[in-house]
Amino acid sequence: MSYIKKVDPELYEIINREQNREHDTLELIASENFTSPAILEAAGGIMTNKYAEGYPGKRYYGGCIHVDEAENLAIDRLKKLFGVEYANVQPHSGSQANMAVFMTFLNPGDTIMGLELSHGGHLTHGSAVNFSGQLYNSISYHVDKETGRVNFDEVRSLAQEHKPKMIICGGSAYPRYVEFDKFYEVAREIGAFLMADIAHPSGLVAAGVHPSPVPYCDVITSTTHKTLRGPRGGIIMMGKDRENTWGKIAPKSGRTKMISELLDSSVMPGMQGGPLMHIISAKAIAFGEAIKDEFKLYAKKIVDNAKVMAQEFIEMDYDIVSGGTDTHVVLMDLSNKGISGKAAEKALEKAGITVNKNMVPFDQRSPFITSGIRVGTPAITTRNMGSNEMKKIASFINTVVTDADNDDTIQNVKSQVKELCDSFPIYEESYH
Ligand code: DSN
Repeated sequence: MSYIKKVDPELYEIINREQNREHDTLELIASENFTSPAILEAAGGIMTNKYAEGYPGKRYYGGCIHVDEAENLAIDRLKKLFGVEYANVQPHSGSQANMAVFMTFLNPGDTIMGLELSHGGHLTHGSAVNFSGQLYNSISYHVDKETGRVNFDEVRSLAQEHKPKMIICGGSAYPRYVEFDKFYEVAREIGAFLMADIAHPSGLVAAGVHPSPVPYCDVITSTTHKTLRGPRGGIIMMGKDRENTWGKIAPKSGRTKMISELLDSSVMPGMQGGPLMHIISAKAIAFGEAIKDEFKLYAKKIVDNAKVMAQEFIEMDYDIVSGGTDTHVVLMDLSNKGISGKAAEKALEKAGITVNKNMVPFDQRSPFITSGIRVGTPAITTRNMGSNEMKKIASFINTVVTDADNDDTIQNVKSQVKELCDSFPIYEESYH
């Protein structure tokens, strides 16, 4: 029985329409996925009722015995999943996880260095429109024009010139492995703190199909809802905890604090109040799912699918940034096809294919128009689609992109998309 249907039929219909949209369309947004029914249940469950400011065993409210158990379970599983000594599962989002790291180690005005947004970085890595570019002195590194991969000659020379206090590696539209070992070398040369934001590839890292930042990076942040396939949220990890001998908060008196204590304080009370215990419970389930062998196969298939799709596009004369992918992301520069990212996104949406317009490196167009689209395979791989379906989907995209103003073409693709989706259901029943 649906309580929503009974008490709020108007919202019920909205959710119903969204459920149908998710079923009937091909979800190719690289940062989206479909969580398991168990995660949906926890995320919509009674743990939402409980206030629990603080951390397990040190709460500001009574009655926290069971939420403590859930948070400890999430922490223990996350530590095991990534092989880390410290984990904080409270950030409400990836951006908040990043902000907590900045608050822990930097003073406003300090210099940071991250991948330029239009070259695949993220807003919180120093973009001028974000807190990270407004409160801190932000320097951006770029990808190489020929290879589409991070240009480490530039990373090194910028680092030597500007001496950033923190270097950020990772991004949201970077199709290749993040080379944590190379960033480590540069960071050590100048004594910078190294932060990895693995929001995109964290599921791949957990499954061992992407290199791990743990041996190289001082701190690691992620979201939990992309390749990791959990509920929406953020996390912070450290391979090894250590004393704060150099962070922004110099010990005034008494004992020197551990960095883990400072990070915990930056999350709460620094940035957040009550943690979302329903989401933390759902995170615990997701980390439990990701430890299993099936998840390793799933993550490998995400990458295999992306490689098949990239190859299909290359054979159809598409300009694929970096010439392929190592991950779940295929970044397509549509300049040679005479259509903008915005127009392609719109036409594809009409055909039942959801992508996002995306700037490509050295883009001449604005972020509102863009020259490219970003295509990702996590969600369609969750539907159990494989290489045959990837080839079909690449062909659908090509048909739409090369005939975007033709309604007949779009309707024809739409009906084929629907047929494909019907063969690969997401959920067996309705969850609302
Ligand atoms: N919005 C996310 C993405 O699409 O990659 C990043 O925060």
